[in-house]
Amino acid sequence: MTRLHFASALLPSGWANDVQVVITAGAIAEVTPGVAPAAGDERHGIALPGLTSLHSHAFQRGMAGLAELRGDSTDTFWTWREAMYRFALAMTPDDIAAVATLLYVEMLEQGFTRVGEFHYLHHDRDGSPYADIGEMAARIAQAAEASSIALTLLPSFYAHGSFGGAAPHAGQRRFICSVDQFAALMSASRKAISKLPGANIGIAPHSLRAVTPGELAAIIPLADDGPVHIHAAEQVKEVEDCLAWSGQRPVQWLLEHAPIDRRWCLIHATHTTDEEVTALAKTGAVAGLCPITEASLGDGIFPAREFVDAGGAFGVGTDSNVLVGVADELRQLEYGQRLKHRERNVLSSGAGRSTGRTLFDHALTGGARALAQATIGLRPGARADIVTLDTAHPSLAGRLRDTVIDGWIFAAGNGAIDCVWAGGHKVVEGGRHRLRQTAREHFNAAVRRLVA
Ligand code: NGQ
Ligand code: ZN
Repeated sequence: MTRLHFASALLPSGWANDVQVVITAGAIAEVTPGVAPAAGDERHGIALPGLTSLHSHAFQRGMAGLAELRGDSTDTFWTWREAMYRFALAMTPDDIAAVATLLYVEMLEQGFTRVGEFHYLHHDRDGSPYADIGEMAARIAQAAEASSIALTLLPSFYAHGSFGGAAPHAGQRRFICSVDQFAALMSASRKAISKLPGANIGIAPHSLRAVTPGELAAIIPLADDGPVHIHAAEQVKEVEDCLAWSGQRPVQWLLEHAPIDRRWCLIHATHTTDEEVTALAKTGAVAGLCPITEASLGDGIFPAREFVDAGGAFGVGTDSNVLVGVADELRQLEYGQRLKHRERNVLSSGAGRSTGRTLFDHALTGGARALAQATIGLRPGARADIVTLDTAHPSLAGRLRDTVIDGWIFAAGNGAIDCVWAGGHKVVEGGRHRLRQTAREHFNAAVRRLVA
């Protein structure tokens, strides 16, 4: 049993002072506001629930910053993708474990306590399945276990190079499965996470570019009750190709042909019309926004204001993991909206309401829905995923309640997080994960080899 005491904490009912939290077996057992610290309580200042990175491709952390060199033609998402494929083709299972472990360590240090790993680098370098088809999934699980981040594994089904069942190209060979292989991969993935505390599983049809309607229908039952994630409408070219194939836009096609509901998460949904925004919001599906990656890749800006006004749920993901942080994603999301609308505090929930708090609440509840977590936040029964902020940080000086969150997101940079508990384990202290040093060494050795 661990007993923590916080001078202030963000509870499901709002901010409370003098909060005692009792943790047993990795979960929050009791939350008691308004009590003085007892002997033996570990005392901290400001506590928040950990957030979710609902969309990650862990291996891409290894190439962060390596695709910032202009090529011969105009650089786009599609030229970045070629560079990403080249990097993916070189990685071994040991590389994946090393890169994913450091990534998850960094996520925890920056306030993410659960990750949705949209995992599609399944096979060996020549495209043939490993002796255990779940080899790479097991390496992701190994990284989650080492770091203590909670894992929602989303094995991705990938079969085609473009709309209408086009053949995949050589650079995609490590991703490709038949429906039968994917069923085997799902069983192996379930096994890989079976002993991992806090883990669950869903499925991820990669995109309408990579999956035919028949395949989509065939794989959805493999999710059982788990979440279903799909990339949609990230790039204008993707929308045009979808229109040429079906006469419909990607989000429109999904709304009409797939059983979109609260179990679903549409990643990006960047290029979405007013009608699609309204209809998508009504389904209860989560928009999986990845603001830093969407900026990095030149995707465009999601109509977040309209989507939220229509009652839509969203969460955030670190996606390409070029930069990893709760505050960074939420700030980029709001700043994109400010640049688009030429206003301030666009995503605040109303007059006098904190923008940071609004963003935080959306990311907490939307992230939980997208990764099928029924009980979240600082309440009994939830996994003990807790983040404390450094009250001595200059950007938090004199701040109380919601202005603490605003100070963290908009002003503090990366030094604001003090401690993080993941599944009841205190893994980050003084801003450093206990595995930081070894995880960096393994990551650096792997990446030095990969870029040599
Ligand atoms: C991915 N990433 O699956 O890693 C994709 C690129 C694709 C983003 N969309 C590949 N950000 O969409 O075809
Ligand atoms: Zn993605």
